[in-house]
Amino acid sequence: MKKKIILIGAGGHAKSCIDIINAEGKYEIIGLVDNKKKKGSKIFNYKVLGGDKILKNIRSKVKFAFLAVGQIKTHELRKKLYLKATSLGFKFPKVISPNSIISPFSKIGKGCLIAHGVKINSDTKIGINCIINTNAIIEHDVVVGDFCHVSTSSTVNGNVEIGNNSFIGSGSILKNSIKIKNNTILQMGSIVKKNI
Ligand code: JB2
Repeated sequence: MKKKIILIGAGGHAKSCIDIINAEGKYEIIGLVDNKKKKGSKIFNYKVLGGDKILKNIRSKVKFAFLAVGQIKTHELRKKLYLKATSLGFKFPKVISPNSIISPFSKIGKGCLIAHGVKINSDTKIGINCIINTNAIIEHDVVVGDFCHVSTSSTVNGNVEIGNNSFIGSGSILKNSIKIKNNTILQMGSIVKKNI
């Protein structure tokens, strides 16, 4: 039987999350919470149930939550919402597209979204609540910190380390073995050959 899940955020990224959660088939989405969208408005068949203040009531019926707000540049909203929901007792599962290729020798933290077409190679570790977006490639022995967004079609080569809260813009290429500090923001199309 599918487990019930609530999505936090009802914008563009929520549409991607819905698609991947449904493709994975483990969770039944019972609705979305969004502070700015009208209660009763819909994404596909899924209703906005209200703002964040209703999370407390929802928790009595639903154990799982997922961050469906995206992360362009700052991770702060996602972290704030994660801390609020965990303080209410929600659990954050990882969601992995069946159309991705994930090494069984890799580790993926709770709350991560692994989107369609992603490839994650052997002995790589992804922290909690990361977005590894459509068609990103993460090679062997990579470490990605918590609350990172590796955006669409980026290539992270072997042994790279990406610090917490970082944003790797769409189509970026990171040379093997480089280190990226916490809170780094790389614009789309960045080619990085040295430590940052
Ligand atoms: O405090 C909040 C809050 N603040 C903004 N609580 C809740 N529950 N929701 C909040 N939001 C909502 O996040 C906004 O009202 C809005 O509905 C949603 C953000 O939607 P938007 O479409 O602006 O961005 P996104 O974060 O879903 O997607 C961005 O990031 C993705 C990774 C986009 O730029 C996408 O193109 C990108 N793929």
